[in-house]
Amino acid sequence: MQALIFDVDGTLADTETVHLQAFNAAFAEVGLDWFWDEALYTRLLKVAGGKERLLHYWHVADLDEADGASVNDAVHAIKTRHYAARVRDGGLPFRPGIARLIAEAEAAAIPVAIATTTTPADLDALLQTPFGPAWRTRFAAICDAGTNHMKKPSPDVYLDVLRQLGLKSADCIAFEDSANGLRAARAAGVPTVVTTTAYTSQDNFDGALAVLPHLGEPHALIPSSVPDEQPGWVDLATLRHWHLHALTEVA
Ligand code: XBP
Ligand code: MG
Repeated sequence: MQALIFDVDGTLADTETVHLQAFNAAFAEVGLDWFWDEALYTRLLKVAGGKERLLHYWHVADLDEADGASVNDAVHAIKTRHYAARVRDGGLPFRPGIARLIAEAEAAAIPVAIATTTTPADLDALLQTPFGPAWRTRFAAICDAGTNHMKKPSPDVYLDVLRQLGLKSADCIAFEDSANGLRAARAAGVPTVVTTTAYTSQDNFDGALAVLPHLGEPHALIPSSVPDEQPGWVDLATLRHWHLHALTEVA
C-alpha cells in the first residue's frame, strides 16, 4: 500500500448539508423562488458537480435549459461564496479518523492525495484552517474541478492523481462516501473504503473494500455490524490488511 487518496465532500468532512445551505442562500440572493430540501438534494446528489447539479435542476424544473446555461455559472459562483463563508475558519470538522489517519500516513512516509469534483475555492475554505495556509503541501497530488472537467463517476480525477503519484492503482487505497465516487475510484482500479453519510447511506457500494459509518477513533469506536466482531477504528495496519486481502483476491 503506497498511497491514500481521499475524496473530499462527505469523506474528509460531512459537507453536503453546508453545500445545500449555500445553494439555497444563492437562490435567495438572486431572487430564484427555489428551495432544495434534504430529500430533493439527496436525489440531486446523484449528479456530481455543483454546476452540473444546478443545470440538471433547471431541466427538472422544466425551465428553458438555455436560460439555465447562461446564468448557471453565476449562480454557482454565488453558491461557492456562501459555502466558503460557512466553512472558512474551521466551521466544519473532519469526520472521525480523518486527521488521525492522515497524520499516521505522514509519519509512515505514505503520501496522501485528494481526488474530488468540488472546486479549488471550496477546498481552500475547508482545508486552510485545519492544515494552515500551506495546506496544499500536505498532499502529494490534488485533482479537483479546477484540474478535471469530467466529474465522477468518470475516473479522470483518480487517473490524474495516480499519474502525478507515479503509482499503480492497485498500490493505493481510495476513501469515498458515494456511489459516484466509488464507481470513479473502481473504474480507475483503486481499492476503495466507503464511509457513508446520511445522503449516501442508501447508495449501492458493490465492489468496496469495506463500507463503514466512519473511520472511527479510539474514543469513538465503529459499531460492529457482525456479532462478536470487535468494534474499533481504521488505522494503517487495518488498511494494509484489507489491501493485502484485496490483492490476493485479485491474484
Ligand atoms: C461532491 C460533489 C460536489 C459537491 C458540491 O464532491 O459532487 O459537487 O456536492 O461542490 P466530492 P461544488 O467528489 O468531493 O464528493 O458545488 O463545488 O461542485
Ligand atoms: Mg464525496
